[in-house]
Amino acid sequence: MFDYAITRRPCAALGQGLTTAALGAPDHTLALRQHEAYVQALRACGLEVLVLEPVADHPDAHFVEDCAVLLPEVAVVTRPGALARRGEVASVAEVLPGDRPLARIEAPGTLEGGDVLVVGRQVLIGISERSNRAGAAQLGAIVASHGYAWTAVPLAAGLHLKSSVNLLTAELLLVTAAFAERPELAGWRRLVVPADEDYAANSLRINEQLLVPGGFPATEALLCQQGFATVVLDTSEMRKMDGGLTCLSLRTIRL
Ligand code: CIR
Repeated sequence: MFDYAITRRPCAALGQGLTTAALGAPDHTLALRQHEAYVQALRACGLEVLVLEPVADHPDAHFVEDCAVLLPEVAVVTRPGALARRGEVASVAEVLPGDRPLARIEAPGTLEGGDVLVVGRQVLIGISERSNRAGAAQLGAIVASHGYAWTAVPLAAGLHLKSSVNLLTAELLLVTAAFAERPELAGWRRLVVPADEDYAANSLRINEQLLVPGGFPATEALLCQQGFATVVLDTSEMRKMDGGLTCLSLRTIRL
């Protein structure tokens, strides 16, 4: 259960952020509208939402998830693998809940929150171009000291682990076909997103609701059929910059 989220509005220069998508330049006005709808959806799920102001010189800063990992027991400030994003971390660290200890990923470790999926008392940590083994081992040691098990999941493709793997329930993950048979995920049942809808694996469970990106009808139908209460949100402008539903917020429960 979550009761609090941290978000940040996209700045006018959002199109200067990092991306591998060839989907054209994002429209700032539309991005702001999509962000506002996202914040409202979180509020409708019962969360109090902190909305930070944009930072003009950090065009990816609205993807706040990458700057921290929040567990009830500890808040971990990350060290993004993307050099261009490292300057985002300080302003997120300042607003993390003060009700738990703070830890930090240190050099030579790199870690981005998009690579961290918490499922009950287990933490899956993607090893990606952004999060290295040293960063994963540091986070692993921190979470292990609070009683969590952790597993490294090397990625062959995709930006972050959560680009491809997300939580539906404590027993069920939503995954792309590439992750359907991964041994690291053998402890969970896996629901595979239909062909040509890989992006929709980046759906976000918030309490009783499941936020799903718009434009993926087969995934939406599958999730409805499985009994999930879906809320469809347009993320077209975020997708142009390799972002989506999970990366737009840091979610937690306050103590
Ligand atoms: C980046 O490449 O870092 C940003 N343009 C997108 C980050 C998306 N973050 C996420 O999925 N957690």
